[in-house]
Amino acid sequence: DTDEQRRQALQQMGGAQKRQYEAWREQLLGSLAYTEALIDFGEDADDVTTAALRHAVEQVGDLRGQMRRRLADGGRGEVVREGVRVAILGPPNAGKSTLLNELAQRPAAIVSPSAGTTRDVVQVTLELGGLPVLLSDTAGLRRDSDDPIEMQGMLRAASEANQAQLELWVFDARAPPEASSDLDAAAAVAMIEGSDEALGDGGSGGSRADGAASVAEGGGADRLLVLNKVDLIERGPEGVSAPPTAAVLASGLVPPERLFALSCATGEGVPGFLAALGKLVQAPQRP
Ligand SMILES: Nc1nc2c(ncn2[C@@H]2O[C@H](COP(=O)(O)OP(=O)(O)OP(=O)(O)O)[C@@H](O)[C@H]2O)c(=O)[nH]1
Ligand SMILES: [Mg+2]
Repeated sequence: DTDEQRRQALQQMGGAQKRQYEAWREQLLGSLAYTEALIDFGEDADDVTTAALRHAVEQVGDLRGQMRRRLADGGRGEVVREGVRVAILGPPNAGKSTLLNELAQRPAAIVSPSAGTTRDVVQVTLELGGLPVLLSDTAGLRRDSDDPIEMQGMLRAASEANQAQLELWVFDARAPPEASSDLDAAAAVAMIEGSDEALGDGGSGGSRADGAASVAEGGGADRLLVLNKVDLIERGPEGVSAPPTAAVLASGLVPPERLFALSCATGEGVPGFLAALGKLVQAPQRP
């Protein structure tokens, strides 16, 4: 690599990593200078220079061990630096912003009974399972919008989904997803009619082609499905009804351990969901 490339790469790194790599570089250069000097004056090698050479060799061996361990930690350093990116996605009015506020334990996002409340991406950072999490609330995805601002919001939602390691899909338990396209932000955005106009606003900077490409690259993120508002599910005469999760499980859209039924209003099911989420962000798996 050129010096310029190295400088740029270091610039993009967080402080801790940068210090680590710079320290390695210094040590390597030191050992190299030492070894070169020893070679130059090799003729009059004595016990001192032999011991010094052994020291340099040991130091390089030790560095190699450190680098191996660093490479073997599977990019955890990256996650520790930037936080796990989690995007909250789903149809309007499902309770996405309510869930964000619940997780953040503060009213970070506006909540209202009218569909289409959130347009901009609202982000909070929190700690889950001991790791920093960058949680993004997004505009509700729907196919029949004719509001250019709402459409712009949906494009931002899809772009957020694209960058997330974990997609947190939230649905009203009374209207669960039915097809895999219901859990696909890029597909939802591709359906938006007249998304040219929405894109033309310059928010995501560019032509329809750019926008479509940037959302089409997505996929591959881990996915969780939350059925919210279970408090509104009609209970049968004996107080029981088919669990809202049954239909979704039957459709095989997500495996059982990725499906949660809860109510942000009553708190029912929230602790279990939080515990599972904490575990998942520690070990996000790409399917
Ligand atoms: N009964 C009940 N109402 C809820 C629950 N969670 C959220 N709500 C209500 O549902 C409405 C919509 O909530 P929001 O959090 O704004 O929904 P959203 O998904 O962010 O909606 P958009 O921003 O429009 O996409 C609000 O009136 C909330 O108070 C719940 O568990 N039970
Ligand atoms: Mg919202």
